[in-house]
Amino acid sequence: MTTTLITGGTVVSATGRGQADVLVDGETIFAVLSPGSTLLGHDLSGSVDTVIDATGKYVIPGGIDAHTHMELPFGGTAAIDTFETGTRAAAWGGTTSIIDFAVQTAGQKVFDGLAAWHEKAAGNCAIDYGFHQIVGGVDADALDALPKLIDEGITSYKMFMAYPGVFYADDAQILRAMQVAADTGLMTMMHAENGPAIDVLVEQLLAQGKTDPYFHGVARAWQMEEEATHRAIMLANLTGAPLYVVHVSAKQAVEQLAAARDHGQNVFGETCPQYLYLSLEEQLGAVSEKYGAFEGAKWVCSTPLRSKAEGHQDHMWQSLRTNDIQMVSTDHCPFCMKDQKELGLGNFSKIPNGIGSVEHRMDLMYQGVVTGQITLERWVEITSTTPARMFGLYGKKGVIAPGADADIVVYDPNGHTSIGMDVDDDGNPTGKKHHMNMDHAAWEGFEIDGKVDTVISRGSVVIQDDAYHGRAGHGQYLRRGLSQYLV
Ligand code: DUC
Ligand code: ZN
Ligand code: ZN
Repeated sequence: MTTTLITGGTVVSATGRGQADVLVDGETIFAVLSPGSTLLGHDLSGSVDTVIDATGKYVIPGGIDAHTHMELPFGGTAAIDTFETGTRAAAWGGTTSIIDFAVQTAGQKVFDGLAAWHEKAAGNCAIDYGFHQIVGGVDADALDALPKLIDEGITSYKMFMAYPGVFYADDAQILRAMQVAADTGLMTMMHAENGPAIDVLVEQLLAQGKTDPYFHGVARAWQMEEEATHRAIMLANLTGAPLYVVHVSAKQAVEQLAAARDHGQNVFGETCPQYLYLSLEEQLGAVSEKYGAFEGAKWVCSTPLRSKAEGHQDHMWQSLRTNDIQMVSTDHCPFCMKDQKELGLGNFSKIPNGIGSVEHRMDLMYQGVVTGQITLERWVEITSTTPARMFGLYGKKGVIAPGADADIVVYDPNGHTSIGMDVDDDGNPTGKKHHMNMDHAAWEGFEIDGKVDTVISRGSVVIQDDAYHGRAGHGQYLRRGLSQYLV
């Protein structure tokens, strides 16, 4: 067994920070020691295999991105990151676990869909990975399969109130699934947008010649999100099912979640970096020399980017401070402009929905610490500890404590990260950070006053000295327990 001592750093948890040395034995954390402790001998740094000097740096539990879509077939194409490229990029950014979505489509058996996802991921991941189950067709077979997922380590499933004809579930289907979830403790994850009403607006906008990406945001109005969020909360209330609303972007949807939580309901919300930093006006409405008004296609995702003038982004940061929103995932679903986003030239509704961010979540949220939006402890909580608790991984993941997996990030607050394409259009290096598979960077130009220094996954160094030391196949499948976050 290899032993590693991380010395001199400030260990940060969801509840506090302090100077401590972390001793790793093999794949797990053996001890968290006060500096200078002789409990385990007088010269620990001389007796371990490796010493990592974290002086002046933060030592935090590895990031957990609980919402990714590697290789997701969507919009007539498939998300461009494989489990190999996507988990490698995640590691570069200090994320040491992902929870991806296995997909069952209408007419397909849930366990066939799940088997296909195991096949895509097994042997290919640089970091550990788990699955939620998308139920795209809530039929008798699916309802029967839901409780059995728990034995497979899958304790959460997602339904869509959007995308009629693709993943859409109607209220009757949602009610039936939630009844099963209430009986078994499964977490219901909801894509909360009123899909049928949105489709009418899409049709009307296209008929008026409003075909640019900007109108994706107009069609998917905040009222569509608030209404669906409210309906999902009411169905969860009726059935007693715990509810987790994914990719919350509208301030009005947050208000629905907050009101339900104030009534003691097990209702939770996730947001994503794009809903904190990006907007309808600046990104969906962007115009470039290369793409004209189609530039905005880079940021077509659902739920959509919201209007800055309406104040959604500020409200979302506030919600993270007040715990009206509990955590931040990415909804990583990357598509290239060429051949993929371009499918929607002349018709915004044909642009595959998704943004690639799995590499940048930890940095982008750290910048929120720098700007005073959240505390250092809250950064750890919303990116690692709460995702672990929400989805039944806590103890093994999400914490630096004896017995936990040695998933550890050394983060340098004196470092700097420039995000953007690593080469320019002529192939010249830019010095920017980008390891995802897309041909553009949705976060081009973002500057972070901090830097991922060292990333350790189950005791193995994956990132160090600006180099990747990991390997496809190191990442193991995570069997998850039931949520540890319920009230
Ligand atoms: N939203 C996206 O932006 N992409 C994939 C699916 C989804 O719900
Ligand atoms: Zn969704
Ligand atoms: Zn998603």
